[in-house]
Amino acid sequence: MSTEEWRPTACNLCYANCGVLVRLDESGRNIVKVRGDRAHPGSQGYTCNKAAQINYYQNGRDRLSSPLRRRPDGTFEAVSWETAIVEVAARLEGIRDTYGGDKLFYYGGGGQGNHLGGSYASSVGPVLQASYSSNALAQEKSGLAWLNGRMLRGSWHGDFDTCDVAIIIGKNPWQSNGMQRARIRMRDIGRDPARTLIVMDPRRTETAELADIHLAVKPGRDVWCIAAILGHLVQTERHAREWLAEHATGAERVLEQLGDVPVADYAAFAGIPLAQIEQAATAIAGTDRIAVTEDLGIEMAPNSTLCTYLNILLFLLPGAFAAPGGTHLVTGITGGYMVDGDGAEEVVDGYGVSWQKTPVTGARMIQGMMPCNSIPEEILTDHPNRFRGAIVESANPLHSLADTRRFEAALDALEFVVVIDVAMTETAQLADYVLPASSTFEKCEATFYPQEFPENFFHLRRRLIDPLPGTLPEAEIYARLMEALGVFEPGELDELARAAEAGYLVYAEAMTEALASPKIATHLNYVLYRTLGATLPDDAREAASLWANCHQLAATIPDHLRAAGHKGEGLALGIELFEKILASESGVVLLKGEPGDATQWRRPDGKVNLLVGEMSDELDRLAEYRMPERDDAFPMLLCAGERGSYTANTIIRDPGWMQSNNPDSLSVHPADAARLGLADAGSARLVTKRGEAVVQVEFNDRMQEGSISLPNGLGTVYPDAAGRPMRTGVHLNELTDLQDRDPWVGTPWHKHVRARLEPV
Ligand SMILES: Nc1nc2c(c(=O)[nH]1)N[C@H]1C(S)=C(S)[C@@H](COP(=O)(O)OP(=O)(O)OC[C@H]3O[C@@H](n4cnc5c(=O)[nH]c(N)nc54)[C@H](O)[C@@H]3O)O[C@H]1N2
Ligand SMILES: Nc1nc2c(c(=O)[nH]1)N[C@H]1C(S)=C(S)[C@@H](COP(=O)(O)OP(=O)(O)OC[C@H]3O[C@@H](n4cnc5c(=O)[nH]c(N)nc54)[C@H](O)[C@@H]3O)O[C@H]1N2
Ligand code: SF4
Ligand SMILES: [Mo]
Repeated sequence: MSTEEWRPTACNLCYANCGVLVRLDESGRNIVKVRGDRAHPGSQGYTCNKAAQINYYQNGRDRLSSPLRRRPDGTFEAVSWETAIVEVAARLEGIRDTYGGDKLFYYGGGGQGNHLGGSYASSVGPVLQASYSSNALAQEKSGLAWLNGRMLRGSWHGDFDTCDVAIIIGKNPWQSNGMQRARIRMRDIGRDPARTLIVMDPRRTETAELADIHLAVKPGRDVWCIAAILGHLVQTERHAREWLAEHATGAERVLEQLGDVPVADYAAFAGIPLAQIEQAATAIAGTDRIAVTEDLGIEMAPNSTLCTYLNILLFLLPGAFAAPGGTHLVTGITGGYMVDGDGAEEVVDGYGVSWQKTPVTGARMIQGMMPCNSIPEEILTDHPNRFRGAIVESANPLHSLADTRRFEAALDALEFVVVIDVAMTETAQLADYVLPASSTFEKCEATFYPQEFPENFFHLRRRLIDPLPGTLPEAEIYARLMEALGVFEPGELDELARAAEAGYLVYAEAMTEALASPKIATHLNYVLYRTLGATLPDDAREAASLWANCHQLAATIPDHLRAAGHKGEGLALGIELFEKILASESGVVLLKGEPGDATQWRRPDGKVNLLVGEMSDELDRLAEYRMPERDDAFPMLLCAGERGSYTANTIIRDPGWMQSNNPDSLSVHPADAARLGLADAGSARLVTKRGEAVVQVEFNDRMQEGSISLPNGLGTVYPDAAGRPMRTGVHLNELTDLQDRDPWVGTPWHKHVRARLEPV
């Protein structure tokens, strides 16, 4: 393998999944050079500093290279794949047959950039009758998904390239990206005198520094700030009345409520000067080219669901929805994204009256996912419906979910846990079996996240590096589990396999017929993998499940595919898309929409809906100025998990990748430090009601007084050069409490953790 060759792949460290070109060393196993790939339709050559560090992920010292089985004394022993698969399948069947498959849950399914592997889990779930699942989205985006389903029936994306007004709420794209080319987009809007960047963040972030209007709200009080802006807009009669009359239902009550908002009082409670409220209202009154985005700063804080509701109104009330340069519903490779399916919830008079519930506590499940904070409560009980086993894949919930000790007790209480991961994670340490996956770069992979409009893209990454010996791609792991579970008879899929060898059209026709069988339809991705996958190039085998996605898109939005240059109709169109995805090394433009086209109006009446009864009631209660109760023993607010230049969830575990920051650094405002007698770079004890940690104080005048902040993704245990386990940084969720969560959808308040600081 030439060290001169630049090969295309993507950075897997955040959901932008920027296209990169990499060079390997002579061994073919180390990624030694990384640069942005200009041919990538989304990132267009952009990367942040982190892309250069992906080899720390690829070649971590704690990569797993053999299936592991727990011995009675608690240690692990290596076992063969044959043994592991047979025994794991038997244990899972045992739980199903003893307690019922609904006592097994599945957690994970893909991190920031590996979603192909998890697509194959969908074939195994039905065999086990495992009906409950969850993943990290259910601890951040549930409120958003719930309201998207009720109001729009789709997930939205602001056009930050051509908007007049950009509104960024509780997000710092400068550090967290979370959209394509974030720094460029933020800088362009900030610099352009004709465009207005509005940033709502208590902290003076790098993004806030670029803003025309920085709404430095008091932590957790965003809802009063936005209600004041919307109140001012409505009270000065500058909302889009005609647009709402034509395109919206249920606007009356909210307009009436906003008409009554005591704007000055709400602004004062939020800590925002009235002049700024007026300035922001005027900015959104003057245009329908408004792009909005929100993230953890409000999704993991008190009032999060109401805040998301008001954020949606920020683009609906000025009529910026589906307008050129405004905010749009997106379609990606899986069709819709973050949409509650039809019938998931029945809505009467704006109230959701029925929803899927968790089996023990009856918590509301959004998009079929259990709220993460509920999981321990669904296990640590003697309720007959409690969970008994779990499959965890591409996730590290012991580290990432609130209240680690409760979660650890919950994992302990389960009879059986299997973890599928690339590294020896905190969660894997507690498993009964650990199955080693090939890394993102050792198989064909993709992200399902891209949310661009009007053009959206898809990037299939071919295998770049041979699988680490002893590892398997998830597609193969799930396929072997299927076979151990004996779902299909030997030879049962031979006809489809032969059709696959005869070419795509023959296969498509054979598959159309085969789908009449519920068994094939239920286990479709497995069938695709074992039949079509076997005919794909070796470095693209795991792409087989995309066949179904391509045909689904061809059947539902053929015009949008053709507008993006894909040709044909029916099966031919699906085949063309699949072939183009396989052939494109740097990604393809998947589809092209038009502002305002039919994909934007997904509710049955073709309108957007503003009446969400639960949120209307919450809006009324704003006048009570309720905030979570404060305890004088914990006078400060800890932001438990700030994104920075050297954080990437727990995808990179080797602390050696950090080139600048001190992982223990707690950002403290100098005035707070002076008051508490803390020195810059000195130590302090950080105490919450759930735990404590010794941290290093770092003066930071970007903070609001009374607020402190720690980086996310740290506190992992990693072997030092001599193989001894070493922990670096603070494990935040040893400090967080399961009960601090949103009352509607259960998302944790990690941005709002009551704490105190003591000198040591
Ligand atoms: N570098 C890096 N990038 C990442 C990740 C990573 O680990 N590292 N992780 C990725 C993931 S999984 C996610 S979900 C995203 C998250 O991306 P972001 O949400 O942008 O990340 P955070 O730094 O957690 O929080 C954003 C901001 O919320 C602000 N904030 C705190 N409290 C409040 C409040 O009460 N109101 C408001 N309005 N703001 C508040 C903080 O000051 C902070 O600037 O990042 C992704 N990108
Ligand atoms: N206190 C606090 N807690 C938080 C947050 C916070 O801000 N504060 N942020 C939260 C957020 S927004 C998120 S998204 C979560 C993220 O938390 P998790 O969803 O638990 O996931 P990650 O830390 O991203 O880790 C992904 C896992 O996938 C593994 N992995 C990587 N590549 C592959 C692969 O190809 N195959 C397999 N099988 N495994 C692979 C990695 O080794 C790692 O164990 O953390 C949340 N937890
Ligand atoms: S961390 Fe995110 S923004 Fe940075 S290069 Fe990787 S994918 Fe792109
Ligand atoms: Mo996240």
